[in-house]
Amino acid sequence: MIKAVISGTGLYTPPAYIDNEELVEAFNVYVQRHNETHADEIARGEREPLQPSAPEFIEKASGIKRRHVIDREGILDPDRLCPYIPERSNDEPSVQCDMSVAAAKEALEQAGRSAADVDAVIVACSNMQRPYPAISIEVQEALGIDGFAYDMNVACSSATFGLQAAVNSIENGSADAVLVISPEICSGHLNFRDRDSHFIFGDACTAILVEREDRVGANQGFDVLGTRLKTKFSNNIRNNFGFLNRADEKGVGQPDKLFIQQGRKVFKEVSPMVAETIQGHLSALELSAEDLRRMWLHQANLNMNQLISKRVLGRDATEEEAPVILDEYANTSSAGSIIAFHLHRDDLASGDLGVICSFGAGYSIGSVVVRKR
Ligand code: CO8
Repeated sequence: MIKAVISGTGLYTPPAYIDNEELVEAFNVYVQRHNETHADEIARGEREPLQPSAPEFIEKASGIKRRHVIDREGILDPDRLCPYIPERSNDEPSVQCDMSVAAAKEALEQAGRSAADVDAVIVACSNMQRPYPAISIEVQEALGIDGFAYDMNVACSSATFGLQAAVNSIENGSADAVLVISPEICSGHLNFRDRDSHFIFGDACTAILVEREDRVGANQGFDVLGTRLKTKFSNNIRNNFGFLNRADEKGVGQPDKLFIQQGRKVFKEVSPMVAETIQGHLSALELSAEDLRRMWLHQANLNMNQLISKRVLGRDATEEEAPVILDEYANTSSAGSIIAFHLHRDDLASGDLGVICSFGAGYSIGSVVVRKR
């Protein structure tokens, strides 16, 4: 059977970032103004006052210290609390296309390839800035790729589900080289007025080049030993934004048209599912947790990752075994585990095993077991 190899990865990080202190300062000004505006209703007990946020809580509850964003100014304006990302004309590349091209070029360069070597582009991420034409086809055009492209969305698991689609294309012979790109602009769909979640997400874009094994040098890249996907319906992470919103005015502008979650429930329910998925996947490949040199886990919450890696290994994982990038990037949805893989793999030796594992809304879990060539 034709095998698939990850031959290169790329990362685009928006230069601007916001630390917890700055984010909280803007949020708390908004809270103070809101409470002043509604002081009479609050005094009459007709309305609950909004509570301030705190940088110490954010770091302790999540492990996040800062996040990169496309636009700082709009998010930090207490009257706006939303990024300002101007619309572009139809003749200009979209923001997601620009991010994708930057990440894809790095992945191609790392693999020693050019766009002429690629036949397919999958843009896999949580939010597309428009339904059509597909962002992936725009990226295909921008890079000059002769082949096919499509968009897909499985929330935080988009990149690993995209990886499985790419591996399938390689194995069944419909493509020789596939780019899987995850341009996540999470700040565009985060409710910066919601104390429970205003700190969770950041923006970034990753790209992965997957190729037929026989095209890749003997010591280059990572063999994909297997992929395993799992979904189970849950209402605990929702985003009800969609094309039918305009058909019922009652819902327009409501908080459920942005990211909304029951974070505690997600933490409790998803962590064991992820550990079981990784363990089941390893044993199906006749491997065990002791064989793993590294776990590149989805980057949503530090405590969650420590719990998952402890369940998988039967002991606490070292930082080397389960690297953390969410302190700097926050949750970048599907890009998170790929950023960890991109930044933390150069020290592995030939034959070392690792697992890339994403998890999130749906619920959805994607596990990809790889071996350094
Ligand atoms: N500042 C100060 N205090 C706060 C704050 C705040 N900002 N927020 C809450 N508190 C208080 C609460 O009021 C509560 O107080 P009390 O105990 O008095 O009631 C206390 O802190 C504890 O609150 P929580 O129980 O909510 O806090 P947790 O310790 O559970 O931490 C987390 C909250 C960090 C959200 C945590 O539950 C978590 O990370 N859970 C996992 C979440 C997760 O993995 N989600 C995946 C989502 S990603 C995904 O799949 C969607 C992708 C789509 C991307 C879309 C882009 C926008």
